[in-house]
Amino acid sequence: MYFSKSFVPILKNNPTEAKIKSHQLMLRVGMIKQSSAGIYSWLPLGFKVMKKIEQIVREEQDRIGVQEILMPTIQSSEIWKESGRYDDYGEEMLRIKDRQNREMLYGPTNEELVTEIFRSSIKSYKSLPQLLYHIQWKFRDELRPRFGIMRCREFYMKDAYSFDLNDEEALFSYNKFFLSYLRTFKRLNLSAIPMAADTGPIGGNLSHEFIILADTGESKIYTDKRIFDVNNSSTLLDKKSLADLRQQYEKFYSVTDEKFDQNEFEKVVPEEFRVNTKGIEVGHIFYFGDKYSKPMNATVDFNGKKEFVKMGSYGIGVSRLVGAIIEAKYNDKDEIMKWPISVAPYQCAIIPMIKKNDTSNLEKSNKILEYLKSKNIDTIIDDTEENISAKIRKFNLIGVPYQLILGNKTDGDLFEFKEINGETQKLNIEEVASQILKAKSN
Ligand code: 5CA
Repeated sequence: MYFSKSFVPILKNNPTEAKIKSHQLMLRVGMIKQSSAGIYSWLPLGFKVMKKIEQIVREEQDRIGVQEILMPTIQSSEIWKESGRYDDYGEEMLRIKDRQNREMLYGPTNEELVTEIFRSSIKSYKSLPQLLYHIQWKFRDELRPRFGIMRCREFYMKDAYSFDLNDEEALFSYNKFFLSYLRTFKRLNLSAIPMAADTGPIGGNLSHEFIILADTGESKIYTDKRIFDVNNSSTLLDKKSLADLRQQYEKFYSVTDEKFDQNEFEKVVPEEFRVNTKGIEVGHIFYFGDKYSKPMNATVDFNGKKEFVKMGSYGIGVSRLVGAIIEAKYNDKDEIMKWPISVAPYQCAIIPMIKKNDTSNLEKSNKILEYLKSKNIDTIIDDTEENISAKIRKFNLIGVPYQLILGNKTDGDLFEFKEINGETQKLNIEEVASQILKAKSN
């Protein structure tokens, strides 16, 4: 990709309407463009990051055996009347009438629709568990959309749903998602901690929010420092290992403010381990038993008896994660964003000095690009006529983690290569590729 042909509308200054770093940066480097309050278009840079996040989320769902489906954004009100949530959901639900005057809505979540899909096809307990997910736009008419795509009205979410015969099996499903979330956030280079949380309009009595620490977060959290050291590298998927894993986290006090109790916090967390800070909720999992299956009559046959299936739901804020990663990775001191290599909009920028009537650096850049592409390294060439330092500033601003510079000093097959906040090295192209590939595999 040539920068001169890319659609990356960079602003000269930070937009004044943005209050937090992620919102500022996303507008500044042209990742998103507001279309109306709390509704955004995703421009190429932002869209690339979001798609990479989505793919990691997808791979980690597939890995625990969840099956991908795609449900529509527009739903009929009928199923919401069955569950009783049509009235309960209130003004956050965007209600629409079609030309037949039928009441429709833009889905804020999908418990009802997926239950309807399940009950019309699955009849026997022998088909359980059923684990289904989709990645789809949601709409919630938030009273105060703010912080760009962090709290918006239209957002992109991965939501999964589990159907089991009884509580024991349902908790097994819940714990699979618990592990899968730890793995997903790790691959995104985030340290997300599970916290006991309130269930709100989704319902149920067991729920964990996955939260990353950030001063600009909207969730107040109270936790025990030692929870950050829990070893979560387990690859075992059996019931006991998964229950043990969750237990390892749950032995530490870690809650959001709705569940906070000052006395208990002081009683169970020694002073030196107490953390009282703010965070961003990037995922939320729920167990709610037969809350939907009962009113919607979703049953399976178990030895001649009809049993209401036990359900859970599991969300990840895919679009919110783009902003959350910026909040977590932006270095305030050096004022530099460095995207984790797994989701960087480009992994490497080739920055040639372009002289009038001399195409040699551009030709070299094309060859390097072909080589890096063959190694699956997502690369862009800055073919504009700006001077080198302006180009470097631009990629520093965007946060492209690796930069390869072809200036006057380029001698033979050695290039100036640096990690965004690192020292310049002189390397040949094989060494460049192997450094980037090494970072990718970590
Ligand atoms: N049905 C359940 C689980 S699938 C559910 O909807 N859960 S949720 O309400 O907690 O949302 C899941 C995730 O979506 C949240 O953890 C958050 O990361 C993201 N999210 C929720 N509301 C918004 C919003 N207004 N803007 C951006 N992301 C949001």
